[in-house]
Amino acid sequence: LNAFDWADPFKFDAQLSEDERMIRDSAHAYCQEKLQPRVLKAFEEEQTDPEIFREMGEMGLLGVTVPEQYGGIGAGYVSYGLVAREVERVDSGYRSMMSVQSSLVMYPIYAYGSEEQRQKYLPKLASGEWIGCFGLTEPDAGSDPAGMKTRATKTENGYVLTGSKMWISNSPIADVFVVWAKSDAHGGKIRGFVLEKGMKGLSAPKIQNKMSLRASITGEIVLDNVEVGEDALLPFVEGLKGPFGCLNRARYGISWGVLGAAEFCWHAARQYGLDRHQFKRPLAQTQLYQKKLADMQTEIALGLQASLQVGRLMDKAEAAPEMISIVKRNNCGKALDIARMSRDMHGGNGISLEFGVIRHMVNLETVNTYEGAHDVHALILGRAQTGLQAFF
Ligand code: TGC
Ligand code: FAD
Repeated sequence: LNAFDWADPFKFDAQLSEDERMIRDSAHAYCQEKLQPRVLKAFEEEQTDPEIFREMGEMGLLGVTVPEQYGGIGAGYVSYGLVAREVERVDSGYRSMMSVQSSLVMYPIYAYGSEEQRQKYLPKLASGEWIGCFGLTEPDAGSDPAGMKTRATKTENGYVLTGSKMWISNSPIADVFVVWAKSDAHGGKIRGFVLEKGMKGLSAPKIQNKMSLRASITGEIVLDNVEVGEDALLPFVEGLKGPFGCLNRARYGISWGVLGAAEFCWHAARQYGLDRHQFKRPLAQTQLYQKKLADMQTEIALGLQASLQVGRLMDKAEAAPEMISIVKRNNCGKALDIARMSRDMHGGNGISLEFGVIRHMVNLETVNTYEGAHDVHALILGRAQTGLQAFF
């Protein structure tokens, strides 16, 4: 039998292609060298550095799956997942910035946009010159986006948009806004619109005092009779399947990302337990401490295999949304458990930002909620196996 690698129990690494390993390694190097050193200050001061988008663009980390002709690198979904894992190993907020840009802004413009829209927006979003945001959630429509109030009213040359969006990642610094609204010209169906910073009536105030995801800026989007031309409409999708098509990709990426955060917390707890002595022995030499490390190792190893399988199916266009609900829900829940456990295993030091684990812990509270809360994914899975709708 082969030797056991505690950090890679199921030989995950060997299941990747040469190209996937290369993309993973270059993302890892960038994240550790450039992002890790600034995250503590960014989190502490609740500051988002827009320069990070430019850096990520240069590294090819924005729109990983978008074809090269539009500025992406045309890689597969496993590569996208590996990038998310490396970015979130540093901070969920940084991964949020990257995944909104890639899955929630570039993807809908690529999948539902006209050729003109693709050429106008995708290269600048891929390079990070432009920052994007995605407005679905509203103050009174979170888990139930079908209840949105934002409206697009037809005019002679286009539409007028009115309404407000809440909890929108990147919005205060965004140049490009993908906004979902009910359109009277389309029988009240939900349609996507691409708006630009500076349009009259469009503003995006920052939401202050977040205790989670502080390195990633979050805001509202206020639409006060914003007039847009016909060319702002995403022509090739209507209904909730538009935003959900984007969410499938972002949720899948999150399932990988949170495992990066969990791995950070696991490795930190292991090292802390080896270094710290109490009762004349390393903490790591106690049964309870080892049980917790074993639980972390097990859940992360299983989660990685599951996300890898879903990614392989996505690359073959054989994945179903419910598979993504399983990995988004379970990996987020387990990562949050692991971060809380690691915080506890660090004792008093665990509450200091210096050790990183409480930052991951509070970040993961958001990640467990956005893109479909943990319980909402349970209802999606419950409906799929019983045929019974339990949302209302
Ligand atoms: P339902 O009746 O189930 O479906 C309505 C229409 O949508 C289609 N559909 C999907 N299409 C593609 N992929 C999916 N996953 C889809 N799920 C549903 C469905 O086929 C149907 O199409 P049609 O043609 O028949 O009309 O809709 P419902 O209103 O009953 O939905 C309920 C529920 C709970 C599943 C859904 O609303 C839900 O998932 N809620 C959670 C909301 C959410 O995830 N919001 C995310 C906001 S964005 C965000 O958080 C970004 S944070 C990112 C970051 O910073 O990293
Ligand atoms: P609610 O829907 O009010 O849910 C509250 C609680 O009730 C949850 O525990 C939920 O599981 C539970 N619940 C809801 N419905 C049911 C039910 N039928 N049965 C049982 N329990 C139920 N949105 C965007 O559009 N774009 C973004 O970029 C974006 N970024 C975000 C960034 C941050 C930092 C945060 C915190 C949120 C972001 N969101 C974004 C919004 C996010 O998607 C929503 O917060 C999420 O969908 C939950 O909606 P809600 O907050 O209104 O909670």
